[in-house]
Amino acid sequence: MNYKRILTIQDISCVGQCSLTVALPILSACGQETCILPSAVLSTHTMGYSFPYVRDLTSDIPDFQKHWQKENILFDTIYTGYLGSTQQVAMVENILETMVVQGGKTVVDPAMADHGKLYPAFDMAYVEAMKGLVSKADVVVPNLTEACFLTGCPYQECYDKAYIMDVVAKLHALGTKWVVLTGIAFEDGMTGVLISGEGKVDHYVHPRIPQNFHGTGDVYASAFVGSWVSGKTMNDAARIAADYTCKCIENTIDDESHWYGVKFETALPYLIQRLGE
Ligand code: PXL
Repeated sequence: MNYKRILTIQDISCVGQCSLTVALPILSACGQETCILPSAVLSTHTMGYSFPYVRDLTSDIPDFQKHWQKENILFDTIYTGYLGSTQQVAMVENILETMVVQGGKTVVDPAMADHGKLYPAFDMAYVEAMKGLVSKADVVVPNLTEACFLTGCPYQECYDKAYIMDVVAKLHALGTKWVVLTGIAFEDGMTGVLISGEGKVDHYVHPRIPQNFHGTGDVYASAFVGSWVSGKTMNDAARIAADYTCKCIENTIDDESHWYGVKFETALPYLIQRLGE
């Protein structure tokens, strides 16, 4: 059995089914030890509610790290998501570079934008800092909006393969070995994930459920990391995470009152079953 120690660094949105409240249960369900470093604590996430109460933990991060160093604590995998501030990104970059075992894996979900726009808490200085973090990662898991902010490519809702491959090449040029680009398809009614690395490209295409839900990027990235760390290939992990995310959306779509996230808990048995195949 592959039993690894993962550190995931992202915020705690107390209400709203995203970031750590999603990553921790999904990674645990994948059978992996999951350590956390909260980047900030927010009363809710920042999409659809009024702006939340925020406790930014940037100034605490070096002391958490110092204690881990004193105890010789290292991690097999570090997976980062939504971070608390621009200044924090450099601190997280240092953790990524110094707190992973030799041969360990690092995954960055830039978690800063969607549908052509940055999330309310972020600006271009944050984007610049995020480029540095992505350059240190083995794998980056952006959506197209994030990929465009990271590469300077203009964001397009309608695109062709040449445009997408240009974005992917520019992401690799930042320094990351693997690109797992979500939300990509070249036909109407479909979506998918494009995986690029080691000179190969794989594209998993599946029907698009015509409704957007908040937090699905976090669900996807967490299921991807959990599956990959559990021993699935990069391509299989990307497919399992896509199918699991679709199940989460299917299990939520009929409930109009559940607009703030997906009922990812109800599909965990499906994820566990796929990991057992
Ligand atoms: O799902 C990404 C995310 C995570 N954390 C917080 C957010 C968002 C997206 O808006 O607001 C606080």
